[in-house]
Amino acid sequence: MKRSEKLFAEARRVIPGGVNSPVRAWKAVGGTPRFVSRGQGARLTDVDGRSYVDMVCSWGPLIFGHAHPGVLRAIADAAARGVSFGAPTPGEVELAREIITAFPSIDKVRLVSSGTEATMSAIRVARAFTGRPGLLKFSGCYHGHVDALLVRAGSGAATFGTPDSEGVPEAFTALTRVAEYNDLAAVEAMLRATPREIAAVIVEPVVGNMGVVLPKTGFLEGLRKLTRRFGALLIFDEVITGFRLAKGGVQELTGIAADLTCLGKILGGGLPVGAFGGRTEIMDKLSPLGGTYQAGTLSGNPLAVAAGLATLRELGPKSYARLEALGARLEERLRRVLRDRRIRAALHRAGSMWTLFFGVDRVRNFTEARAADTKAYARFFHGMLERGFYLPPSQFEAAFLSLAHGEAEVDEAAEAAAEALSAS
Ligand code: KE4
Repeated sequence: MKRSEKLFAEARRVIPGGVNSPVRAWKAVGGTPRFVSRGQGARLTDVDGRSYVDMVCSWGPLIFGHAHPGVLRAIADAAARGVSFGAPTPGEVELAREIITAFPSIDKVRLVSSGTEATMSAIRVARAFTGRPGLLKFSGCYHGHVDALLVRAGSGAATFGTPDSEGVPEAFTALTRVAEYNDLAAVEAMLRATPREIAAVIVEPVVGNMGVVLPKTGFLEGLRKLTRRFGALLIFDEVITGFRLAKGGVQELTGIAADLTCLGKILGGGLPVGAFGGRTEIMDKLSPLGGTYQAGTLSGNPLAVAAGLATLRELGPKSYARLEALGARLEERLRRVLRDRRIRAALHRAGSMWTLFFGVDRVRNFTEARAADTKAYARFFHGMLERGFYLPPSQFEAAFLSLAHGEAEVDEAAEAAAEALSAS
């Protein structure tokens, strides 16, 4: 691990914390982050030549694994025609159509370059459409580093947001309320208390950012009913779940139609793409039609669009059946390991995204997630790394399988977990 150590020391001199996104610094698990030299299929190789089965998959985008030939070809073909024009291109129309076909709740969609831009813009257009200032989010859900959403988890029922980041003035979060995930009563109470205040409720319909946490039966349906009753828009942040849990994300699985949907990650096939979309009456509030400004130099970038199109066009019902089979196989084997070793842990899974929470029996919200034994997770992370498996370097992130993973990787991961858990 010499070269990673050297590179990390060098990186810290020129990049804050040595990384371009905080979670990559491995602060939550300790140790030196591995600098990656290449990815191929289900595997990553670091600069010291060590290779790992990748269970992070770039935090979700790589549903086909690394360097998928079809995606690479699409990028190369697009690049040969020029990399950016700042003008409309046919590919953007095709990608918009793919999104609209997958998400019937979306009539029109705008492409941006990150999930953060997608949620930030969706919030702005929701405020424009409703003429209301307030927001409601759930603690433990992450929607990108939008000032108004960097709010501290409140205690108990819906509370007023206080900034959860330096540099965010109180005024920027004063309009944001925070409730516990799965707490429908808190949402109803808050909406009743300020019936004409809330422009939107934004939620990860299946959470990835506490680690994987599932909605309780009736939670999402309840949000749909309550937002409709009180005239607030329901924003599903499907940046992770879109094209991951089904082609049409959680909306396809539940039949619930969000008013606005935020997308990203898989949509770009690993290149920078985000998107937000919804009914025409909402989306037509956007400039140049309406008065809600939103823009981006590289929005709809031809290479990112080509990578996204190659990815989405390859995804079909068989893909999701395969991802579910792999996820179920991993879950079954990990549960056996936990049982045999009498380890207290909560294994949460939705399709091909999963999390092992240590020291707890179940996690329904962020308060319960934070009770997990993060030191045990850190030991597990390093135990798996030593055995050639690259997991998310944080208890509060989702691990992923891709279509490049097979039964062999799943079975070996379970064996490695059995050894790592026996050793720790
Ligand atoms: P980006 O701006 O990072 O593209 O997307 C923000 C975002 C929005 N919504 C959800 C549900 C998300 O999960 C994210 C970003 N996810 C994190 C990992 N959970 C990205 C990894 C990182 O921050 O480095």
